[in-house]
Amino acid sequence: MSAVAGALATYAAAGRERVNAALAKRLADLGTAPPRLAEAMHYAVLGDGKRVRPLLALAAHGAVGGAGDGVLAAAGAVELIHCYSLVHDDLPAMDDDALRRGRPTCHVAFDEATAILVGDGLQALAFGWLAEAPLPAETRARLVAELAAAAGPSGMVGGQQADMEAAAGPRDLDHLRYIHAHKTGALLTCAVRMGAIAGGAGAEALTALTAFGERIGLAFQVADDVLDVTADTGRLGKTAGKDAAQNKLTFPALVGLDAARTMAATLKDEALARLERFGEAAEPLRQLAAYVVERSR
Ligand code: GRG
Repeated sequence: MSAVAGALATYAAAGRERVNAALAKRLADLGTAPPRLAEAMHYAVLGDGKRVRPLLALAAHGAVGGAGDGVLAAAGAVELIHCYSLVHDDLPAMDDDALRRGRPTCHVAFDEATAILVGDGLQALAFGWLAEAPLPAETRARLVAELAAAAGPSGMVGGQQADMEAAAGPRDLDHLRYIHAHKTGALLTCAVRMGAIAGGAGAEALTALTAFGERIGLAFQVADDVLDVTADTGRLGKTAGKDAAQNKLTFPALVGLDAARTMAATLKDEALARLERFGEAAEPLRQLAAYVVERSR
């Protein structure tokens, strides 16, 4: 393993442990929730996720000199929204998938109605967590607004609708960029922004980190499209080759595999250029940017 890969592995392992502990704590007390719903919510969140979004939030927080545990609410909330989106995306009415994070999807392990309610419950839990975060009231309100915008109809949910309608829509790069920037990119950019806001970022720093997040968000999805073609189901922990089987609009389908790989690398370089002003403090963000495009699952 190279020195850079080793440093990222150490950073990511520590970050995942911190985030997983916070998620487990948040899910430990679901009040009067029926046991089956609570069990299914644990199942949906506490599996083998890469935790890319929380790691981006922690790294952005560090880049702007943030300290303390308030950021864990931002990191955890964005992961809860991501987990809800995966549960709903896997439903028969959407992507209809049976495998996620190396095990049966939530609706297969439990049932469809429970899986719908799991997503609904996780979404509510995410916003409740932000509202109670140990951060100034103004920061909490900003974080709630950020996540609502990124997850909502002008963000992830809108991107998902456009993705479902893509078979009947235009098959061109502009439309694909719209879908990916909203379905996947909005939440990744939001993770970066939330970490920075929790760390007290000023306007200029936030602008630079937003530009970083937008490029990394798109690069993540281009890499995901490539992996769907090149990786196998065992490694991915989800069904490989589905995009082609479902005639999905993807970067490899539109421009070919090599051009898609080049596009991801270019987006990464553009993203890295936005980090210059942060110096050494942005090293984890740089390493995460490389991981996003070079990952194998
Ligand atoms: C259902 C509202 C709603 C939205 C769904 C996230 C999403 C939008 C759809 C998932 C479909 C998909 C496979 C998108 C590709 C990019 C993506 C989000 C992959 C999964 O994220 P990872 O790789 O997963 O970060 P882990 O399991 O590591 O957290």
